[in-house]
Amino acid sequence: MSELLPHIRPVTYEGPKSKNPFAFKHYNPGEIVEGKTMAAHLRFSIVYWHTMCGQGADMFGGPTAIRPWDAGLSGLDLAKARVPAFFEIAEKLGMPYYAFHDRDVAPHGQTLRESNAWLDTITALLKEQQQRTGIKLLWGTAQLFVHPRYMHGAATSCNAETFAFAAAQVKKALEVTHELGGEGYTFWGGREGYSTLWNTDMKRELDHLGRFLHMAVDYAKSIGFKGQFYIEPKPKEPTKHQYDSDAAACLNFLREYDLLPHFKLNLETNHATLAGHSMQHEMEVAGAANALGSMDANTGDLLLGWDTDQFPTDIYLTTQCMLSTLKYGGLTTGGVNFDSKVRRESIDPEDLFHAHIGGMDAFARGLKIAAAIRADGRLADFVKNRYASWDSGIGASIEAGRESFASLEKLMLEKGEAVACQSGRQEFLENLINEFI
Ligand code: XUL
Ligand code: CO
Repeated sequence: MSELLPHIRPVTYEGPKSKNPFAFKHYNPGEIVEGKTMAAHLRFSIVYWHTMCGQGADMFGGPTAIRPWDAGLSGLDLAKARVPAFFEIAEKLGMPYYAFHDRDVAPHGQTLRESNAWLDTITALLKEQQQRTGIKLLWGTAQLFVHPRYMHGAATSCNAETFAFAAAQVKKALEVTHELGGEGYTFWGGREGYSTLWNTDMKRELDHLGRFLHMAVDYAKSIGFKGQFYIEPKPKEPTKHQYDSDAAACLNFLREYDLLPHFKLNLETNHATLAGHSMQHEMEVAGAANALGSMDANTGDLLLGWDTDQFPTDIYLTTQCMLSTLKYGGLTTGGVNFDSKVRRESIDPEDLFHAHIGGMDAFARGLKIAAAIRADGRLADFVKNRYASWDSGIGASIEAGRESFASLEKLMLEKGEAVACQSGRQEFLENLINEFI
């Protein structure tokens, strides 16, 4: 295979003292942390959509970054040219995984039949590259938000034939994901929400979404696809309100429609920000429900109110992500998937490398810091001691279900007042965390 970027060599670990911008300073794939390699903890993944299809266009201006492998091509020819370029970048970055939407890798055809045929053509090329490089598919998904037929939503559309088309598209995307050995399948409901409640029957739309996801689960079973299903919460953009607005809303929906056994959450940092939460909050909500599945790693800009999908560089953020990940047993089917894009002004292929190297190093540091905080034990001890009143006496009795309002009233009438509360020591803990950053 002829190299498209021969001047960029495979990125390797050179350690924190290196000044080489094309080297990892912290991500050392084989290094053991808490008994596992960094590579196994982090399960990094690169996305097809931003890396290959993002050209810097925004609402105010067109593309700024025309890649050398894209020049002069369109349609299926363009789609074919992008596959080897993508795998060259992924391989040079040492990415073990990737993720894609059906319509990023292959174009929209005039008919479903044509779209499916084009997707088959590209799937064969993806498979060849997977076999050549050993890079695996983290998850696949269907793009159910760009085409005008999805203007009112896909599974939640008011138009039953749109629902049918979306079902056909997801059926095919599941087949392709299965064919490529995908370890998961994600639903991000881009337009599964509303623009105004004046025209919306919310209950009916939610029932349809529940039915749609059950059909997906049933179909996956029928073809032997055993990958993990994910829902990716996001509160808005492009809709004013998306039904899968945050981790808690997704869990409630999944429980209500008996889908929780089949789904975990794929949490995205910038989506948490848009929902008015921290990523740590979202990870704790999912983890507590045993539904922490995967991460779309990126970050927003706190001064901008939209989904900027920037590469993660904040060590506090990655430390928090990895603390929660380790706490809930680590990533098993999921990964740290860079759903991130370079800025419109970062127009060179080199920028794709700087961006991913920075994100991978930031997560590697987060992992090492989280492991050090856990090994130190003071944070965990503090939290444990904070709840010590629940470990014996009346606390243990309440937790065991042996008490009632009447018994607790009797106790407090006897005592007259509860024991004094202890300090939450927030500032002490913030300083403690800073010892490790
Ligand atoms: C959109 C987003 C999507 C999903 C996959 O904000 O994050 O790219 O990750 O559809
Ligand atoms: Co995402």
